[in-house]
Amino acid sequence: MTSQVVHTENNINRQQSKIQNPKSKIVALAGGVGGAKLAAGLQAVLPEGALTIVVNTADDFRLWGLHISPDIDTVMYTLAGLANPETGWGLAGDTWKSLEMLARYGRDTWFRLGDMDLATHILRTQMLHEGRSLTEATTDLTSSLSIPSRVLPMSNQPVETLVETPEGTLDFQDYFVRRRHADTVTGVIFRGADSAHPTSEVVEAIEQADVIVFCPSNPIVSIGPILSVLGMRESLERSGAVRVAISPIVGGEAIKGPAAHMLQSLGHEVSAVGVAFIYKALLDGMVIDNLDANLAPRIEEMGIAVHVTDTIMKDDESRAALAEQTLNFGIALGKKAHA
Ligand code: FO1
Repeated sequence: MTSQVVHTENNINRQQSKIQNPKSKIVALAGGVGGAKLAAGLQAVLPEGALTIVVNTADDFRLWGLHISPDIDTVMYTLAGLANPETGWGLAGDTWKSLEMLARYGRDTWFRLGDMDLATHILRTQMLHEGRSLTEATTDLTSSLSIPSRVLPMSNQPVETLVETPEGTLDFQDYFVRRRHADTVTGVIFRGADSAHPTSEVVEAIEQADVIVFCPSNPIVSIGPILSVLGMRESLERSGAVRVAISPIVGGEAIKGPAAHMLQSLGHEVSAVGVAFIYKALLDGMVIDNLDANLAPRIEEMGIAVHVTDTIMKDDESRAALAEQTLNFGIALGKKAHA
């Protein structure tokens, strides 16, 4: 792969595009750090305005009276070239003075909000208090950061992931951050999903898409909540777009986070085949890692085309390379369907 990374003033990476049809409209479904990395790769190889990212908001919660949207912020900071490269979440170069002061007041600071990151939560909360929707607040923030893609929350209505464990039912951030996703997961609930709807912006983006990419995010708690919103599956099924997923499981392990442990405890096969089985009816194609090439026939048996490549995103070049491979695979599948 010989893509050349171009560093612009605001640190957003753009590449010499080798996408077979650069006019394509692309929608990516994403949540968390893996999703954000692929979204950045897609943004780097697509023309401005071609990419819409539909983001999981079921991790959202309130802290210190503020509305925190961790996955929106992870995607937003990554696309703006501002993300902390060590954690994948939060802002590069952030400091922790506010948190230290909260600790001095004797408060529990298990969820680490940086000083600069706080500005995002303060603004979002203020905009929501003024009656603006989460979509409007997100567009305000992403425009201010000059992000050349559209970032859309999956819904303007609240959906909340609850994790069932032998210790009881836990709020998502309690399970994920405070308890370091160490508990065995026996079930997952998306509270509010049956009365939440995808926004009109999300439905329209899906309708107009040529390729829909399921990012290599956790299929249960990142992509799962997006699919659980009332009418989202139907919208994806109705779309004439080619739908392609990238497996977040490589060689039987999750690239990051608790996906492998979660798949296992919920009775799924911990492999790209297990992930394909979860999405099955929604997929035309799946991108799997070279390490898992031997799994291709089992996925193809489900009626899903397979593309095998290197899926580990260790730097900007490999994010862009995976994005390019995925898009060209999807575009080729679309051409075949229309031939
Ligand atoms: N993840 C952590 O593991 N520890 C944290 O203290 C933490 C703080 C945090 C603050 C803002 C933000 O936007 C995200 C943050 N995350 C933190 C990440 C996060 O909550 C999870 O990665 C996602 O919810 C799962 O996708």
